[in-house]
Amino acid sequence: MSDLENLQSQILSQIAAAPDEAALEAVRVAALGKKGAISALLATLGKMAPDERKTEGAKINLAKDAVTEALTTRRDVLKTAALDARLASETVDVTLPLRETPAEAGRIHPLSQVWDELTTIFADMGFAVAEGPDIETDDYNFTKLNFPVGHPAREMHDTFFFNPKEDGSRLLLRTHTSPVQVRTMLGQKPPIRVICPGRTYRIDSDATHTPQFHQVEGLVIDKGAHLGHLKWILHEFCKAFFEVDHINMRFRPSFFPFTEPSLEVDIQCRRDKGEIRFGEGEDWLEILGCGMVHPNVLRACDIDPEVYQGFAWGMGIDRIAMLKYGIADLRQLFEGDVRWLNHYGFKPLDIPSLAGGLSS
Ligand code: 2NL
Repeated sequence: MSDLENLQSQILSQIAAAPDEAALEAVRVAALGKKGAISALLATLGKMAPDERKTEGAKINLAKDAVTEALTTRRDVLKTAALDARLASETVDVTLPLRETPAEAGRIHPLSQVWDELTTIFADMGFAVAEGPDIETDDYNFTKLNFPVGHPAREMHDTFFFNPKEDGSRLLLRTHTSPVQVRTMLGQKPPIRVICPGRTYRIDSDATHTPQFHQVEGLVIDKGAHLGHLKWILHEFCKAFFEVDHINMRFRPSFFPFTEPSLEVDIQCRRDKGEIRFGEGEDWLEILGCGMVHPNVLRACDIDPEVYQGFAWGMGIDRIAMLKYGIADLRQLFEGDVRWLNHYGFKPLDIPSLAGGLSS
């Protein structure tokens, strides 16, 4: 075998043995690169006699063509093998469940859920949502709401007071959301239809009371507003909130300084084996207080009781959240236990709507 034939077969077997494209490229450079073995042979042609150049040139070029073709073929084989290996190692199981993103893994607290449900129901009836400061004046929290100075009803509220100012007045943490309605009446002309959800505070702490709790109050002021309207609103609210078609309600006489007459509202329910069902049964459960706004309150808020009248109601958000979602101990609502929240919480993208279901 001639040297050229030897060289060619040596390169061809290197090509055949190259395990990957990088190794193949090294073989190509060693053969056909600037300093490659075949390139070196081609460079010798210049020094040959014309006849010799013709025959040798043809042989070297044939060898070069054979090597080039072998390189191309081997490169295709290696490329296909590399792709097959990648496809085999990067398989995706499309049947695997999706991993929850952090936004999806979080949970909405039952109190926030109920807050959203309440506002959705009342917004659908045409109510605006009003909010106000947690720190209030004695005037807005009590005096304008017909709690006379020195009246024992003030003591019933177990108020958190701030230290008195130099003029003797003292700020307080609002004991109910009513001051927000006072601000609304002072700030806009009737007709008024608002609900006021918010944080409220009283010095009280046991199994059924926390010092900070939540209320939602509603207020309607208009020329012809009457108790019939109030009963309809509360009845529709209870059906929507407890997600039942029928609900029986009972209105009992009561007392609040800011309403006259005042009523307390119970809904009928059945309790068995630790479960409550609404709209049936023999038990009654108190859920809210309400009444016609006292003329003294209207006057204190610059509304003429000879022209306008109104009704209002208030309920504890914590209490109705516990009733609806079967939470046994009020204090669980405030513990911030992630395991508890995983069980009782709601998915963040399940936004309550009357059409789509409040708590589905
Ligand atoms: C209850 C009872 C109630 C009101 C709140 C109210 C507000 C204004 C005027 C008149 Cl500005 N009334 N709010 C009326 C009746 C009852 O709450 O048991 N809440 C937990």
